[in-house]
Amino acid sequence: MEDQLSGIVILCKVVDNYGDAGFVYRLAQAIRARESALPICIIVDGLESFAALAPGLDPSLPRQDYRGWTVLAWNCQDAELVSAPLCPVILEAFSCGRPPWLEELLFDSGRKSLVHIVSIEYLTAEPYAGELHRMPSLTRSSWVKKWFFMPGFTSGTGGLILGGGSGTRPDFLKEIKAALPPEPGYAVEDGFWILIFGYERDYSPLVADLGLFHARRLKQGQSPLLVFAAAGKSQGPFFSAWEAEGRPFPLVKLPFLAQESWDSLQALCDFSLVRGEDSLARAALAAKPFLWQAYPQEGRHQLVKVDAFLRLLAPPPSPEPLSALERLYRAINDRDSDSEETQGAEELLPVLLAYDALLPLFQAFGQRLWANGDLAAHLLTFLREIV
Ligand code: TRH
Repeated sequence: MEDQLSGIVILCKVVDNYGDAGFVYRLAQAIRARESALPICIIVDGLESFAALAPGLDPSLPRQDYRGWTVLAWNCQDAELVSAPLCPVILEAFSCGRPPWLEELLFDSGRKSLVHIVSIEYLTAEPYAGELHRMPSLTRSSWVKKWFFMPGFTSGTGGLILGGGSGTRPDFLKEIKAALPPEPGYAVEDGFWILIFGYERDYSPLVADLGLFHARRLKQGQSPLLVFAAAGKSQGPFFSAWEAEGRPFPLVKLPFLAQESWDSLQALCDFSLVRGEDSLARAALAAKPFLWQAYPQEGRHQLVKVDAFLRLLAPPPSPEPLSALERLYRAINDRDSDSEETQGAEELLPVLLAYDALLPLFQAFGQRLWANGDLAAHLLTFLREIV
C-alpha cells in the first residue's frame, strides 16, 4: 500500500530565546534519523535564532536547502509549495500559527485534499499533557483536521526526543579552548562540572554556596568545580555575582554553542541549572541531579509547573534530602514574571552535599523517560495512523 505520509511541513516561530527553534531543529533531525527519505520543509519566523543553533544555515536566504531539508522564511510565499498539492501533514510547533499565504492555501474553498495540522505543545509535567495527547480539534474546513500532540514525561504522552550528547570531556574542552582562561590547570577533565543556563536574576546566593562547595571539595582532596556559564540571559548576572564574591571557583564564560556541542555539554555535566523546556528535557534524560528555573509566567503559574514536575520526579512524601531539593526548586521559581527578585531562601549547599543520595533518584527518573520511547518515533506512528 502507498505510504500516505509523503512529506512533513514544520512551522516554527521564535517567540523569545531559543527554545522554539531549538526544539524544531532537534525534531527535524530526529525525524530524519528515523526516515531519511521523508521530505521535510521547515518554515521559520526568526531565522537568525535558528541559524545560531544550526551551523551553516544562512539567515538571509528566504529559501535554502539545508541538511536535506527545505528551509523557508515565514513570509516567503514559495512558488513550489504553492503549485504542488499541499503536504498532508503540517506540524505547528507551540501554537505558532500559520503564515498568511499558507493559511490562504489551506482554507481555499477549491482545495479538496485532506491536510492534518498537528499542534505540538510545550513540554509540561501537568496531568493535562496525557489528557490532551492525540486529541482532535475542529477547524472551519472539513478538509483541514487538527490534532494535539503532547511531549511529556509519562508513557501516556508523546515522550521526549531521545539522544544527543555523544561528545567527551577532552573533546569539549578542546572545542571551547578559546573561551578558557589562560591559567594552567584551570579546566580539569575530572572536575565536578556544573552548567548554569537560567534567566536574569540575582545569582549571589547560588554563587556563595558553589564557592563553599568548591572549597570543601578541595579540603577533602576531591577534584575542583568547573562551572560553565552558558551564553544568554544568565551569563551577565552570574558573572557579576561571581566577581562580587571574589571569583570563588573556576568559571568559564561560554560562547553560544551549536546545538550538537550544547547537547554534549549537558550530558557531560555532573549538575546543572537549566531553564526552558528543551534544556529541561536534556537535563532529565542525562539522569543527573539538576535544578530547573521555569519560564516565569503571569500569576507565578510556573510554580504549578514546577510542582507537577517534582511530583513526577518522586511522588510525595519527600524525605530529606529530596525535600531540600524541592525547597530550592520552589525558592528559585517563586517570582513574578516581570521581576528578577525571588522569594525564599535559596539553599544550594545542602543539595550539593546530598548529591550522592540524589543521584539514584534522577537516574531512575531518567531511565523511565528513556523507557517511554522517542517522541519522533511516536509522532511518526501517530501521523501514519491519521493520514
Ligand atoms: O531559550 P529558552 O529559554 O526557551 C524558552 C522556552 O522554550 C520557553 O518555554 C518559551 O516559552 C520561551 O523560550 C519563549 O530555553 P530552552 O527551551 O532550554 O531552549 C534553549 C535552546 O537553545 C536549546 O535547544 C539549546 C539551545 N542552545 C544551544 O544550542 N547552544 C547554546 O549555547 C545555548 C545557550 C542554548
